[in-house]
Amino acid sequence: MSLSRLCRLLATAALVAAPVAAQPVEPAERRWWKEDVVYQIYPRSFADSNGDGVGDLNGITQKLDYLKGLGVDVVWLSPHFDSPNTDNGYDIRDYRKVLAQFGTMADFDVMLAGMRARGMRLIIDLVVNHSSDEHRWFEEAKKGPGNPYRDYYIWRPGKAGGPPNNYPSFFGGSAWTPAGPGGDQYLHYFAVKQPDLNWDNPKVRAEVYDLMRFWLDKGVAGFRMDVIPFISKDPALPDLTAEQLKHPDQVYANGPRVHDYLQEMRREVLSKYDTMSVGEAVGVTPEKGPLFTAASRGELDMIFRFEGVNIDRDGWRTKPWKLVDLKRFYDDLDRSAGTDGWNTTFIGNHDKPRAVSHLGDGSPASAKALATMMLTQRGTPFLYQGDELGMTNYPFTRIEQYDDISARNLWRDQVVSGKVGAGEFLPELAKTSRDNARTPMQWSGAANAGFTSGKPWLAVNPNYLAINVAAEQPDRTSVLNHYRALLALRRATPALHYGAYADVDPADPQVYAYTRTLGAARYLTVINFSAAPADWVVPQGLQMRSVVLDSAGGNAVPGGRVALKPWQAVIYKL
Ligand code: TEU
Repeated sequence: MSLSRLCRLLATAALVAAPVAAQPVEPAERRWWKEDVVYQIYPRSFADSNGDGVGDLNGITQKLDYLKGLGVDVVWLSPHFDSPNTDNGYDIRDYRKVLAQFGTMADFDVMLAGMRARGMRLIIDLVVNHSSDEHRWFEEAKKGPGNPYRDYYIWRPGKAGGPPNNYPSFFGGSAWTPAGPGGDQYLHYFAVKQPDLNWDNPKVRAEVYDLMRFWLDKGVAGFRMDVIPFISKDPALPDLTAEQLKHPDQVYANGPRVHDYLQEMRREVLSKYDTMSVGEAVGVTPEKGPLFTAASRGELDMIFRFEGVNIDRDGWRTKPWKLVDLKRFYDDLDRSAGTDGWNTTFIGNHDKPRAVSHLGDGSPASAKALATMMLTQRGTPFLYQGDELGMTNYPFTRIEQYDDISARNLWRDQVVSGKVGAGEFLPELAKTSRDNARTPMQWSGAANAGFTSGKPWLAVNPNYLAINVAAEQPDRTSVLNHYRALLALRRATPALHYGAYADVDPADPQVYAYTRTLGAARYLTVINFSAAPADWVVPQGLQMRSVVLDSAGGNAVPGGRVALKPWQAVIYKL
């Protein structure tokens, strides 16, 4: 038999044996940040070392062995810079200074050295679409036209006693506020105290590149970039149309020079260091994602796309969602990365309610199911603090219980204004509020969940007696130990990093099942996305060899069907 005929026969046999195999694709080029797992720390809520009720850097340093034990490779630290904390540090007053509540630069250096000594890397939050209005640049700029810092920000005269255009702010009201002599108004996509920087001014870009070098030279390994697609503005600042007003973020993310600036940032800064960069791609439509992440374009390494975590969201309200839509999102995400780009996978962050409460049903079993999904997708996982414990939403009932500027402004705009009744608003806010993710980390069953010896800045979730690190550590069946097992498996399994992704049953409304294939190594993840048992028919051609990880136990290598307990997740080797 000729060699080519043999090859054809083998190929046909492979097709018959595996009709649902992924198309053979070249695996992506190897990079450390494609193989690592990132853990996000919200420092205010992680660990308080000095009893003032606010988490701090020394608190993080004390917990590094915990992170190492979990299997974390990279820490993403939410803002640790000097700030008046209108938006919990996403309003920076001094980019080169540590927030006094969090500690000193010496504390930062000790924390970073501790991470590096354990083989972990640190990325920090780059918040440069806007600064605080208390930043020295803005203090100068608002003195009036002619000030050397005036053009660090975006100023326009008002129109007919109103704002220069109809841009809304994410935190309610107009995105324009007058300041200083002359009556001109400055642009702020977020709070009044978060003026947008003018990236068209080369001095601003030089300042940003300089502060990036400052932290990279200290040994930081990269950045998570806050609302980075918003940095370029259309200089004409035209009014949004009625259609655009439904999605202002898509206009804000589509400025004429955003890609020029990101390419410049790569040339000037990132390319000179061994970094990872991940952009918070608010407003970036699916088709535009690859423009930010295709390696050949020299912009960012990865972006966060939000359709997954927002699948049940309509502003501050919830809406029903379907598993098939979540599958479609992951499918689209995977396709858009191709071989030249790379994805992130995440189920929560400091802006979202707790994953287990809105994508799961609050149970530990559903926390494990979501973890299994996040950690077996093709993309770098970003795990949010406390999710590894199955931490849940807080039982909010009153507006006074919230700290977040977004919640307080929504209350003003929706309820105080008379648009919506408190009885309709509060139950929805309790499900969607960002404060759900910001309650203190639950370390133990001690007072305040072991987070602080003082009064915590935001209330501890009353379920801390059951859900905490100390209780879960010795429990082999805990959410924490499931995460630990998943991180170890991922680390040891190249197919889970680079293997091609294929959904093997996209239409099933209850079970999410997909393969990851790298050469001869093939894995199948099967997840029951519901609180009812599932009986899943294994598609033709998938031959399970062994169970690699089982969130609920008791699942032997099946024949033609898999019986799944509520929220059970199983990873098989094929
Ligand atoms: O978030 C950007 C953003 O638009 C959303 O996450 C938004 O805050 C949320 O959906 C509103 O409900 C980033 C930061 O992650 C966030 O914490 C900051 O408040 C915001 O930018 C401004 O810096």
